[in-house]
Parts: sequence; C-alpha cells; structure tokens
Amino acid sequence: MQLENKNITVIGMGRTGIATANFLAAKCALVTLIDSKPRAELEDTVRSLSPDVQTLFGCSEPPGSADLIVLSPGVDIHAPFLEKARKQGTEIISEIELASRFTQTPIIAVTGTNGKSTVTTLIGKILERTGKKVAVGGNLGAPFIGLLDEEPVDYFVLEISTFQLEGVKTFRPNIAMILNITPDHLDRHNTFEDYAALKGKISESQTEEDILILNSDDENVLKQGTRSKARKVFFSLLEKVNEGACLENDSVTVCSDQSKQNLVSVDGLQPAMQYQIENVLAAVVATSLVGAKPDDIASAVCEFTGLEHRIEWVRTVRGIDFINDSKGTNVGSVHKSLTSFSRPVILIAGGKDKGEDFQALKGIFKERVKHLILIGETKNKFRLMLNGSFSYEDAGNMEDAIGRAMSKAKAGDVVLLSPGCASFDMFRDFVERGNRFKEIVNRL
Ligand code: UMA
Repeated sequence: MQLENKNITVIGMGRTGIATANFLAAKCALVTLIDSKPRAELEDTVRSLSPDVQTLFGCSEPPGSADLIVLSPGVDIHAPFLEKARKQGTEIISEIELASRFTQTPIIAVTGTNGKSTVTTLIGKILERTGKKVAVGGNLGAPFIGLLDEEPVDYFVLEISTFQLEGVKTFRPNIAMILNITPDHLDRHNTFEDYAALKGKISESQTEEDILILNSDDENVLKQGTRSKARKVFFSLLEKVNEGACLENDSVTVCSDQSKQNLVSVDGLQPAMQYQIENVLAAVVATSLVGAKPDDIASAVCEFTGLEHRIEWVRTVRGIDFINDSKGTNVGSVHKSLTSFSRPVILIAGGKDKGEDFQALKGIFKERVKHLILIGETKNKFRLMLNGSFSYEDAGNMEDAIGRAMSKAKAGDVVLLSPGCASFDMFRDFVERGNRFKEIVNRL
C-alpha cells in the first residue's frame, strides 16, 4: 500500500489514533489527526505525537480532501459525520485493517464477548514458554499498529473487538478464534444480530489455508463459523471434540485424528483459572495448532493466575471470598461469572447502561444469587426487570455496597463484584472501579 504524500485523516486522539498517526507520518503520508474533544482535554496525549502530524481539535467531520480515513475503535463507522466521506467514495478503515496491510507475520486473533483478554494473554505466555517471540496487544491495550515496531516476531497475538472489526476489509488472521457471543455494546451495534455478524467478520477474509477455532458449546458462535472458508477446529466444556480441546476426566485434553493427550487436571490450575476453564481450552487449542509442546503448554497454563479485574480473587475475610470481576461489563459476563461459583453469591451489580436486556439474568439470579446489591445508574432498570421477584437493596457507592454485602454474608459465601454494566457513571473506567473495590476490601 502506497502512503507517501497521501492525505490521510485519522479520527480519535486516544492510544490508537496517536500510534496510527505516528506510523503514517513515518511512512511520509500527509496526516491529519482529529478529535471531537477540545485541545485542553488532550494536552497530555498529543505530547507523544510526531511533529509531522497536523491536528484538529473539537472536530468530528474529516476534511473533504482525505484519500483515506482511519478510525479509532471508539469511532462508530456508521456515524453521521462520516456520511459525506462515504458519499465521496473515500475509503474508511479501522486501525487493525491498516496495520494488517503492512505485515506478513502470522496473526493469532481472538474475539468473543467475554474472556478475550485472558485468552490472548495466555496464548502469549504459552508461546513465550516455547521460545517464540510474540507481540501481544490489540483491544488488550497496545494498538496493533504500534506492535509493528516490535518486528521481527514469530506471532502477533491480538485481542480483537467488534469496534475494530467494523472497519476491516482484508484483515486475515492465520488463526482466528470466536470464544462466545452474548449481547454487548448494543448501544453502538443496535441489534444482537448485527453484533454477532461483526464477530464473524474476524474470519471473513480467511481462506482454506487458515484456521478458525470455535466454541462448540455456543450456537451463536457456530452460526458465525458457517460463513467461513477456514478449517474449523473446536473447543468444548460440555462434549468431546474430534479436533481441538475438551474436558475429559477433569483434565484439559487436546484431541486430533491421530491422538488424544491429557495436559493438565483442573485441580492443577490456579484458583482464578479453575473458574475459567473454557478460556484455558481455547488457549490450548490455538497453541497446540502452532506446534507448542504439551509440556510447555501445561507448565505455562498451570502458572497462569489470570488477569486483574476478571474473576480476580482479592481476599478471604472471615471465611467470605471477595472476587473482583469489574471487567464484567455485560449481561453475558455476569451470567458466566455466576455459573463459576457453586457457593452462595452476594452480587454487587449495576453501573452505566449499555442498552442490554437484563431479563436474561433473572433465571441465574434465582439459581445462584443469595442477595443482590445494586449500584449506579441502572438501579431502576434492574428493579423493573426483577419486578419484586427477587430481593435486593440499593447502595450509594462502592463502600456502602461492600458494607451491605458484609452484613449479609456468612463464612463460605462469595461476595462478587460483577456489574454487568459500564463503569462511566461512577468511575473513570472498569480499572478504577475494580481498584476501588479491592482497596475497600483490603481495608476490611
Ligand atoms: N473520538 C472522536 N470521535 C468519536 C469518538 C471518539 O474524536 O466519534 C475520540 C475521543 O474524544 C477520544 C478518542 O477518540 O479522544 C478515543 O479513541 P478510542 O475510544 O478508540 O480509544 P483508544 O485509546 O484508542 O482505545 C482503543 C480501544 N477503545 C475502545 O474500543 C473504546 C481500547 O479498548 C483498546 O485497548 C485500544 O484502542 C488499543 O487497541 C478499550 C475498550 O473499552 C479497553 N474496548 C471495548 C471493550 O473491551 O469492551 C471494545
């Protein structure tokens, strides 16, 4: 792709926009980086920007002269301010699409509603154990385009979101993976069908030479897989698979036409990962497909303690386990977290609404939740959904929520923060929310 002297507009001055603009400027493109926020709010961010990049603040619409528009994930590809550019026929792509046009390094790409950060990280750790050089990032934090600086590497291991998939055209991972699909980000993608189809886009440009790893327990995932030309390999928590990974005799087992091998027993996993065996299975399939040795996979998997803010064990106080799942920002993730615990759960949930239907939680609340404590803007939405069928109480802030949880909990219970909503009504992000939870729990 020829970039020299091309007029390229990059929208969004976050991590992605800055990395993209710097990449393009280094390739001698004429780059304009725009952001809807005023300059005063972006002063810190623009410090790392190449002096060759022009900036426009308080501006949403790209200049009419652009040959190419590159979107940050936070920018909706269907936004009205892109209408003019669309009509003019200007190409509009996402940062991962642009980055993928500039590398031949094999890509392992992980998408799904929940668990993608954990699986992406674990794949990276296993491959490092086998002596491979990997660059790990994407939605996880480090933009793909910035990882190109780390080449030569053996693999890019990327967490991919639907926001990034909206703007792909030729993005072709050697190994793609769809972990699960439950409703999320419906404020941006409108319908569940649209959202699910975007997950399927991870495999759209794959050919028969590539591999698509699918969760065979999830019918929405299987449905997206039918559109793909790639060879399909599966993982399952519930049934045996012919090629892939499954649970057999309480062991993580890798299966192929020729062989079957028990890698590690569930008891041998770290506590947080015993609640996330599907994520282990997914990482095991991907790494065994690229030739990682069973011993290396097993030792890396056994050491892996999981990620912060994802079913993270914080502390046991008077026999009550406190679990931080602040990254649980959608209904599907709360559902998944609740099914992980066989002990009574006191759940702290709520936050900023992402347009999801909470009805899907009614059954699992009745089955697993001993007491519910509501925080944030969505209190009323939860209340309407529960319609008196389930007892709950409101808390004013995190401290209040933990205090109320503590007064209801008995030894052997679990106090779980799994909000099922975004955090922006009360916190800067899910990290601040999770840290606040941990800080208070650690003071108990
Ligand atoms: N902006 C505009 N116009 C718009 C929208 C946004 O100018 O219409 C500007 C904002 O004012 C802001 C900038 O865009 O200054 C922010 O861009 P961004 O939201 O894309 O943020 P980045 O810092 O580039 O982070 C993005 C991902 N953010 C989102 O998807 C919202 C990060 O995922 C990702 O780690 C990073 O790229 C590197 O790849 C975060 C996330 O919340 C963690 N992802 C969602 C999730 O996991 O659920 C998908």
